[in-house]
Amino acid sequence: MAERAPSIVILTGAGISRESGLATFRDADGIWAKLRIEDVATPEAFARDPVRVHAFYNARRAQLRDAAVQPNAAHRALAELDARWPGELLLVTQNVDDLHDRAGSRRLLHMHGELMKARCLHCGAVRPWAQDLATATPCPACGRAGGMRPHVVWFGEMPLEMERIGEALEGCGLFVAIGTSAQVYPAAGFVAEVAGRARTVELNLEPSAATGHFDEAIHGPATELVPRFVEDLLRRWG
Ligand code: BJW
Repeated sequence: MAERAPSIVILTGAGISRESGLATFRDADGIWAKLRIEDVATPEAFARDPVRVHAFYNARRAQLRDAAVQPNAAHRALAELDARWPGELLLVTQNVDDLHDRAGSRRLLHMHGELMKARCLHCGAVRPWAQDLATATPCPACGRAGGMRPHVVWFGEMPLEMERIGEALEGCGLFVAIGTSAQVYPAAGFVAEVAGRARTVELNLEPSAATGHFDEAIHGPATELVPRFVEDLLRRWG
């Protein structure tokens, strides 16, 4: 009898979007080399200085609107895997960019939120948002100003969709982490959660903090490693 295609969970991080022109966080030229987390990526920073936090996210949103920033071969390969994989599959991204969406991935969760959405702290409404946000921006749902914030997950906040991610991790037979340094929890702990039950593979430019937990670690640029990895999977099971 033919072997059943395993359930796959893929975790991606900033490294997969680097070759599309978006900075990572912890590389030498990364975002946290220029800015302090406590100044722009915590709820306390937003409460203290919303103008500064808005400026940081407005600039990153503008970068996503730049025509030069497009999904790369790694995003496209994962979208093709999603379209052709005969078994269960879940792509969990820590990235707030929309490059997986634009590449065509459908079975996709943004656990750290989405830059192209805004949320109202007064009424909780979440709306697509491509333009700048300001402290005076009124909520399109409740009309109140002062509460609109980027729909992203800051340090100290609960990542999104944790229940669905937990269920997928529980049932998965293959776990693949791509372009993440494994320094931010809970995502960094996923590999340890599935160890022993699932085959685990790291695809990253260099060894991550969790490399030792993976059955296999392959190092190089995502645009080279991911299409090759996807092709191998589809040749075997697609
Ligand atoms: C390439 C490449 C190429 C380059 N090809 N690869 C002590 C212990 C444990 C946990 C904690 C602790 N103290 C505090 C915590 C919790 C805290 C945490 O983890 N802190 C650590 C710093 C210790 N976590 C949280 O607060 C989270 N919430 C939480 O824990 O809630 C409670 C909870 C409890 C129980 C269950 C569930 C929840 C929230 C974390 C929110 C993170 N937010 C950010 C900002 C989002 C908005 C924005 O974008 O501005 O998310 S921070 C930033 O880091 C962003 C990323 O998604 C995240 C991960 O970064 P990522 O993607 O790994 O990027 P890099 O730059 O670190 O790595 C890139 C990698 O790519 C590198 O390895 C490169 O080599 C590689 N690379 N080019 C392939 N071409």
